[in-house]
Amino acid sequence: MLYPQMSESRTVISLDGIWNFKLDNGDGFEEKWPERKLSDARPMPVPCSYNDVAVDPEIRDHIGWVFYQRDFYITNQMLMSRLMLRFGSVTHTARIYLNGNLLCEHKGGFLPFEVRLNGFARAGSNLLTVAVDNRVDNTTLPAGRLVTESYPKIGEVTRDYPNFDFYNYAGIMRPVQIYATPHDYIEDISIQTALDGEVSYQIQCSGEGKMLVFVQDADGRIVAWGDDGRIVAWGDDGRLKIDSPVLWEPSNPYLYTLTVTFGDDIYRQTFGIRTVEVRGGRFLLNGKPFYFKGFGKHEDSPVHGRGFDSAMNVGDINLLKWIGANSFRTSHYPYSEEMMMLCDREGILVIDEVPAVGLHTGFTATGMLGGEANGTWTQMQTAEHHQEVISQMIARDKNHPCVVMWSVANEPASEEDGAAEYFRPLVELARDCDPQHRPVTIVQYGGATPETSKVSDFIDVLCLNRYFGWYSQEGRLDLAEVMLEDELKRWTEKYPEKPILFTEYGADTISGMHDVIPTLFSEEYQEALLAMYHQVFDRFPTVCGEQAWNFADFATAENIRRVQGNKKGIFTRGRKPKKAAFSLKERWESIPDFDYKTGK
Ligand code: BDP
Repeated sequence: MLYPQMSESRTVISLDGIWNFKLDNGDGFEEKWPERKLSDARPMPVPCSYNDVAVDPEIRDHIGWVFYQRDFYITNQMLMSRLMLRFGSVTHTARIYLNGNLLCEHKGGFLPFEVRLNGFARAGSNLLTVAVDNRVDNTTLPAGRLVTESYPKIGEVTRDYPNFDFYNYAGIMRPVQIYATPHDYIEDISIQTALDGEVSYQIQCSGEGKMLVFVQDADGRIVAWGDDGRIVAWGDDGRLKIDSPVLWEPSNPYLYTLTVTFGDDIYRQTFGIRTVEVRGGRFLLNGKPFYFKGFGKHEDSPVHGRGFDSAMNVGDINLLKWIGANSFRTSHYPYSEEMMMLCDREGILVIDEVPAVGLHTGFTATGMLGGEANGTWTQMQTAEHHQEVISQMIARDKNHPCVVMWSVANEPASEEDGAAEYFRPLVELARDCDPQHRPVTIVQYGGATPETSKVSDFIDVLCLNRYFGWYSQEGRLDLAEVMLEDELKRWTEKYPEKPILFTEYGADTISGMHDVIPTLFSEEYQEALLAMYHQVFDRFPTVCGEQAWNFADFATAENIRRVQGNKKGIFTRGRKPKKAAFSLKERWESIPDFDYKTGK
């Protein structure tokens, strides 16, 4: 799926700004709210989560539908083009209405979708209404539990328990755009590269036209030609060769641009020349053993919630560079396309994760769940939607050089009966969807050990989230160390050929809380715990990286394990460093991107 872009043939118009907003009173659809101006609406920024800007508990904790609305003008000339309306993401379910007519419904809160406006939009003023539902249950990703309970005096109360440890922010979270293309247009482009400069491309088009393809280097010089003006219908495949290619690497994220002209349409797709491969217990970038340094992150900030915020994104990338990190995981959902483009340009490697979190009926990290052990794969009704989000994420992100691995889930019940049957087809699907054949992983929690995990045989990298010294052996780093080392020994004995990446480890830490003896929640304990993990990682050659949990403190649902959110950040929610930030910086600045453990 192509990102909307201006070119000689394409126009993009932003619909971001202040929209009208109203909570559904339960009758919004029956009363046909999308047909007229919302009454008693309040202002709401787009893109943004609605929860925190409203300063109103009724809105922050609302369960169910809300309505957004705005009008916009269209000219007669615009109607002559192919006109599309595109949402970067709406969390979690959206119904889109134009002038009262339902245009489309979309499920899944973290991926883009678009709908054609021709035939629905009219010259002059148009009324756009977006209804948004934030409910999560055992059919959604992420998964949750909708529960109705009865209370004395109050009666029935419905609560929606997220089965995941981040606040269930909702709304129109990413940019909204209208874009226009010619009627015969370029629909999709896929690019694969090799280290000798060979570039393969597949172009999908609608209609018929003259096809011209060439590549420019970062200075705009044409360095290779592909198709040269033949008439083609519906698309074309080809190969071209760039002499003396400059490779894409973290220290030099060099980008080329493939320009495609098809009839009157022009689209420019950036790409990097790099390869990714797992071999002999190592993760290879451009054929060299790579060491991941970084974090699991969240799209999370005060006021915006999970809403797109380019200042926050650029600031976070700069903090990653300050601390010596070279990578992050998009825990626990695909991040904005704008963030992916930024990582391409800044040389940050990304593990791209679908929103498959909460696939564990016994999960208790929110302190409120419980449930049936061994019941996950009979209770969850997510398999079909899981396929959709995998194929949509890969379709969206396949050309990004920054993306080096796909994560198909975070902490599912991979030790329970049925896990292999559930995941094997999904891992295969991810492999089939990706023209670049990146490695595929499933991030596993502590309950899935080398002995119990039912999915480790068919994933490429063992990604482990471990909390020895926090959720177990709390306060006893000596015990935590032996447990961690022992488990790592068992993993490496069973899977000597699979690299191991630590995708989570950490401790809740209240910024400003200090102690001479490192006690739980103090900045000293966080620092000591990370240092202990690092010593153990360094004893194992197949540990190919460390991504601490979390980059910054973040909002969660209310529960007794969380004090105004999860405090495992190395930075506070406002991005101020805790003590551990400085020792991480010292360590990571001394670890090279390549060949850390090969002694070269
Ligand atoms: C893991 C989850 C992550 C949580 C973290 C924690 O993957 O989402 O925030 O633990 O408990 O279970 O801090």
